[in-house]
Amino acid sequence: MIATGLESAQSALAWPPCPYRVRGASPDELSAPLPPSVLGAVAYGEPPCSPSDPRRVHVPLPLLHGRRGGEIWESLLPVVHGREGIVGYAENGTVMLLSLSLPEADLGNTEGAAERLYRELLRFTATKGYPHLLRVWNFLGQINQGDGDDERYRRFCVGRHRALSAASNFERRLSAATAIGTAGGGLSVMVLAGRRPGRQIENPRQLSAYRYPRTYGERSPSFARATYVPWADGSQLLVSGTASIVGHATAHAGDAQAQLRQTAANLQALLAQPSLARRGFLPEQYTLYLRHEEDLITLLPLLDRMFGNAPLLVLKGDICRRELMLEVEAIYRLPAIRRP
Ligand code: 3EB
Repeated sequence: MIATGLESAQSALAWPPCPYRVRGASPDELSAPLPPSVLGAVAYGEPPCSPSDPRRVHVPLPLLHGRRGGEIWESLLPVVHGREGIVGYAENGTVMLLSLSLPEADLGNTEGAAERLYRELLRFTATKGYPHLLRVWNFLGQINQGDGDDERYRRFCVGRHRALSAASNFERRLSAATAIGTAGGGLSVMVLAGRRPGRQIENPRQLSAYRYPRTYGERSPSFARATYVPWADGSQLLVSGTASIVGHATAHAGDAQAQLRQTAANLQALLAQPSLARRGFLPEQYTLYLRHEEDLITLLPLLDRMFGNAPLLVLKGDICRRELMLEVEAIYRLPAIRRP
């Protein structure tokens, strides 16, 4: 057999096994010193009184339902971590988990702050050799404050777009994301970045967010509906915050139950598209962001039916359109390949 250049290029492009595991962690575990193998420790709710460590991420959203106080990202490869300026990071040779934060005092000009943060994100990840964003979580204080094009979320979208659109072909490089409002202030962004790119997935039932029409703001939201990551030991599908949006329009404004049904249908539509349907993705975990805590009681029976046994976390947070009561993000995985 003749070894072609293409074959060797393909083997050089093969993905390694997934080099991390994400698991729920108790508040006690989260406040203890972090072992060297940890890539990140995400704590929900009140700020934990724990020693400073660049791998810690505090997500100031109250936990409404679910077993955990937060999550530990455990690396299966040796970890290097550090802090540089507004960036805290940890890397293991395959992925980097990083967080960047700006305090409320720096958000007088939300759009400028978002641009600065995203420019720093791109510069930092490129410099460290992890230039491909796989998953982004944005937490913005008072996300719905301000009216029309002055709303904080829309200003954030303008600044994010300005930073990301500086790259050529930027829309093809957008990753899955979540953008949620917090009760406090500031902008905090957590990112999973890779040495190589994932594949962008869109939702056949929804217009790509980066093509939303002008009605939703001066610049469209820069994210993909999902990122597909073909790890050698089972692919992962990292699905963006998904809401009750059909095409580009909000469906069932203000009605949490109807929005949850529409959201579940949207997640189904994403998974049922021909490029993914036959692969048999199984849910690994769901996170529901809920605007009004009072809605949880009526949603719980629906959640049981829709999401079954997969771990579910419910966090209280604001959604980027005022008429949206909730948003659901998910991770799906292909079961590991069984060899004969
Ligand atoms: C939407 O589909 C709902 O601006 O990064 C979901 C996920 C939403 C991410 C973002 C916004 C973002 O438009 C909102």
